[in-house]
Amino acid sequence: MPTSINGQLTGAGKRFAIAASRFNGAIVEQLVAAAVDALIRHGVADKDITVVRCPGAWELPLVVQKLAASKKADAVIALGCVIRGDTPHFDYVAGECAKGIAAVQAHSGIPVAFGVLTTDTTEQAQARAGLKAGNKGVDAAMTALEMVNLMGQL
Ligand code: INI
Repeated sequence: MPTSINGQLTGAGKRFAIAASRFNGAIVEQLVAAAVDALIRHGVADKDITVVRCPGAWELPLVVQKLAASKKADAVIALGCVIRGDTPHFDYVAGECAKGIAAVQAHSGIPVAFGVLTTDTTEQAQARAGLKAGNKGVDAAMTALEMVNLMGQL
């Protein structure tokens, strides 16, 4: 039998930091609310969840980096929303945000869940923020829970 190691979805005693951007705030706040709700329903205490807000997705990597370096969180959840229709800079903002967050995870050793919506339209973003196609905030929270527990076993 192979040895199988899996992260459980339990959060009691674990600390989570959420970095959320204000740009497209109505959508991002739906991701934040859903992520917090998912964490609490999996045993995370209110006092162990910190939400930090920054201007836009471009700023998320720096905030995530600070949170990861603080050692005050077992995992960080990055939440934001970049909509192509809003800007010709879409590729720069979305690309650098994703690259920057990936770099923090790789270099800090702290799990960073990527819950940044990148869509062509506002409708697509709304659909992924609870309207029709699930909620990316929940997905990111579940990923963070699993990764925290997995890291504890490796
Ligand atoms: N920031 C976002 O989070 N989403 C966007 O869709 C967006 N658009 O469309 O431009 C956006 N731009 C702001 C950017 O993240 C920075 O806050 C800004 O450039 C200042 O550094």
